[in-house]
Amino acid sequence: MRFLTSFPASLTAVATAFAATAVAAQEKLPVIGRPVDGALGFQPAATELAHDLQWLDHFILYIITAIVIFVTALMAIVILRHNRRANPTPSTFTHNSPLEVAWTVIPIIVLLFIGFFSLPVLFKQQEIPTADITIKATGKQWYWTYEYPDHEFEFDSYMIGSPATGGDNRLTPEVEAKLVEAGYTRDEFLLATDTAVVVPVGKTIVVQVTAADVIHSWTIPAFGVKQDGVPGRLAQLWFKAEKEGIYFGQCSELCGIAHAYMPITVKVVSEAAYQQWLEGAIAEYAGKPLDVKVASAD
Ligand SMILES: [Cu+2]
Repeated sequence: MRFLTSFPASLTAVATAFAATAVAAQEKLPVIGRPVDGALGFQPAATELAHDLQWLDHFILYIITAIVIFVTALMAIVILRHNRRANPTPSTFTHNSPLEVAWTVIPIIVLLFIGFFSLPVLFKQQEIPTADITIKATGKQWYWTYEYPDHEFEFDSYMIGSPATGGDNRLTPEVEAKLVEAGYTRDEFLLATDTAVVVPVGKTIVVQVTAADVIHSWTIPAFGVKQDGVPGRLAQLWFKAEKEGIYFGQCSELCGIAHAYMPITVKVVSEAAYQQWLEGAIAEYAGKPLDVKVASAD
């Protein structure tokens, strides 16, 4: 009973503190993971997984380049040395065993060599470590719901400018004002959401990905993670963010008419800022589970 009477006052206090920290956090958090107009290549890597897969991509690019140069050189030799003018009487053999063995064995060695480096990167992504924090992401037409099961709360995350936030998926002056108010810029339209996934820096985060209606896909390119959310199934991905900042992703499985309007925002913050956010989030979102607990404790 004591808890119930004091609850509204503490809720207001915490909610005010929450709003203040949210604004402060947005002011100092740099936007790191976002697509840039005209840019090529990857977004800056912010996890070990992303470093690994970007390294692997560059590594394979060297091998691909060497193979392209080799095949182009062979074709040039054939075109120049063995055309009808340079070589009027071509040889007529149809088999060359050493050559056939070579062009079978050498590609196998090349593929094994690539596999030797790529499989550990794949396994590192797929072997889910013990989580410091577990988050369940549920894709819905057309937004994401995030649950923090350790703390028994969940919230929805809508694109700023989507119908749920009073827009119609277009960048209007009102939407731009909302973006600025939430600490973003007009360039971050289609990326920024009204509520964000908040995680502490340097902690192992396991995200359970599923969907409620059709298949969606949860991704943060700068973290090197992407996972389909399939209704009725629970898949997992993990990451450990290295730098505080704001990271964006977008639903990556075509899921209906507003597929382009269900982005993902992750804020990586300090441990202290996370704890502060968590208190506010519990107060704001976890009202019902809290009531149930008080009732059962009595
Ligand atoms: Cu989708």
